Amino acid sequence: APRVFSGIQPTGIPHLGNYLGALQTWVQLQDTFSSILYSIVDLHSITVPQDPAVLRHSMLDMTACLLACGIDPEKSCIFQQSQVPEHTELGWILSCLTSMSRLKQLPQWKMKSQQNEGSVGLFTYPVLQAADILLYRSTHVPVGDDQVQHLELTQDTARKFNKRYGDFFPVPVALMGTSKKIRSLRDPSSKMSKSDPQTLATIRLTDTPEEIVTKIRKAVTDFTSEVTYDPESRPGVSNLISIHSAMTELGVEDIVRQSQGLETAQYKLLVADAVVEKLRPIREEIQRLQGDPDFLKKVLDSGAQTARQLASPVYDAVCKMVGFR
Ligand code: AQP
Repeated sequence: APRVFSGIQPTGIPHLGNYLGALQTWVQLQDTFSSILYSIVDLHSITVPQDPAVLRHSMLDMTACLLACGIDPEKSCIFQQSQVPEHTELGWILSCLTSMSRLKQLPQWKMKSQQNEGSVGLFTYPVLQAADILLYRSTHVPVGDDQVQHLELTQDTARKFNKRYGDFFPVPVALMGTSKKIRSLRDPSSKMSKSDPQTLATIRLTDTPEEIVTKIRKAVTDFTSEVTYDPESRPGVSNLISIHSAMTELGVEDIVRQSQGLETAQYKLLVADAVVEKLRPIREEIQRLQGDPDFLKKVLDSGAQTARQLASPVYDAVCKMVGFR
């Protein structure tokens, strides 16, 4: 039966990139699929150092954000990854099917291990990701461009398991979102990221209208004042146009046509307005939910219970196939 799985790390309040690249799609999938799991992947988050108190708090914040964006716990199972021990257990089994050389090729390892001293966890986290997906025998995985190679690893791992132990895991397919990668407002050559230390680089779902206006007004563009769309040579302005288009559902060409004669400085105010309006109800709902941590904990508890019920028979079957039972 079709089943969707995806995850997001509790590394802070999600930003516009997370929203447009992932969360918006997650919400839409609820109309099409009847079995969906969305995991807040705390095991993944500690592949780079996290402050325990902040991490604890981020779990509830992320839960509030998912609900406020429109993830409905009646339709989707929202749960904390570490509450289901089978993720790690299956991860071990799959790691024994994965070669070092395969993991070394993955771009995120190459990138993140330069920024931090690369831990073993950071190196093997794509295997844990494969376990996250396969543990529920998921068939569909919504991913952003940056995750395509990791999903390919999951597909290869599923095939490898099936070949060695017998046909068991569906080979999951990627559901690619339609929206572009959103770039940092300070450095359009890199993506917008939760853990970017520059506060002006990232628009978070909880930013106030004033913060949004300031960040977009100060967004790095270039020395041309016209509004044109050319992601290669004008990544800064083009990023703003992509954001504007996603916020208003106007096409890129319509936006460029309507903005003829505007200077980028004036255009930025239009973009800021569109972002403020789109995020306003989400921000208000996050604030309301943050005031009710007991409710958020209940959502997570019940999600974990559902996830465990689904995971347990799959992991049992795997143990039998591998020869542990
Ligand atoms: N800039 C982006 N544009 C479009 N999509 C994005 N995603 C992340 N950044 C952008 C998508 O968001 C989902 C969840 O991401 P994650 O929390 O698993 O971690 P990440 O991809 O590493 O995102 P961040 O924000 O950069 O987090 P940190 O700073 O903690 O590493 C994914 O589907 C991703 O494609």
